[in-house]
Amino acid sequence: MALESTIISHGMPWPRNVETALSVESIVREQGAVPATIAVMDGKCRVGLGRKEIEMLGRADGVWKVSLRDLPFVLAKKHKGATTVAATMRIASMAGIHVFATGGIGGVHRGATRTMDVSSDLTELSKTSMAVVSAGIKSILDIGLTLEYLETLGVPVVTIGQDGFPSFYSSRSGFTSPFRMDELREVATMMHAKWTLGIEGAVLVANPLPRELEVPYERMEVFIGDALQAAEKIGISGKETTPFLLRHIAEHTKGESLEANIALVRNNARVAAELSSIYQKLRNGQG
Ligand code: PSU
Ligand code: MN
Repeated sequence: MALESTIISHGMPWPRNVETALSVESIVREQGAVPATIAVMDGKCRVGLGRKEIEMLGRADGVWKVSLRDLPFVLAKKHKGATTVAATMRIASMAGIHVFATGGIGGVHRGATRTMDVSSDLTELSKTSMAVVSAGIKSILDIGLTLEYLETLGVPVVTIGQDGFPSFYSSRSGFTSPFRMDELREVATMMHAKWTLGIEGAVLVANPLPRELEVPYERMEVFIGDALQAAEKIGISGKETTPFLLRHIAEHTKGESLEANIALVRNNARVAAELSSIYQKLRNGQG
């Protein structure tokens, strides 16, 4: 089961990033699956990292944020790179992995009609056959446009156990999920149906954070609004946008959002590990 590394290097502050990455790997093992945190090092794509390597990704300065377009450059230069959802999916797929847990995916940024800032996570979701378990999409993005774009790309979006699509820190977003399933067995059956038909691309699984752990949507909107304003004022653009917004939110919520972020990553890893076992059995004809 795959895990990304941008969340370690660019998504959370040290030392909580490293603690979280290591605890997530234990959760996956406890569920009987094998965790593979993915990154780029010494000119190679790495599938599965040791403790020292995870610590390096969490502490070192100058770790590249590697999305699909950055991958060949960072390999050629032998830079250290933390992979985004897009790059992680591609590398995991090469290693024969079909399930991947992350926090939140990238999407269509607010104001994208002007900036054309649309994450290559979305195009990768249309190409690479992988179940991606996330807690939905942060409203630093335009959630409505992101769901529209996923529809255009033919990516099924299914939310576990509720009708509404979640917004990362919160179980609500104001948008209805295109699909809802209450059992992971159904999700595994959907993955199998899609891929045996030869339809390439991901199944995006939204796993809402339980109510008792969430930061209410309305409360988060204030912090997100402030972060977007700050980015606009300083003139942040391109690949710096997402890391800047994440950092701004984490600092200004004084840790409240960080706790929710850690809880949801752990929650996603558990569900993804379970899904991975169910899917494997189904594929081997034992389901
Ligand atoms: N959204 C989050 N947390 C994250 C990211 C996105 O809520 O950590 C990271 C993921 O690695 C994702 C990347 O793939 O940011 C998207 O970056 P961009 O918008 O530059 O494509
Ligand atoms: Mn972008």
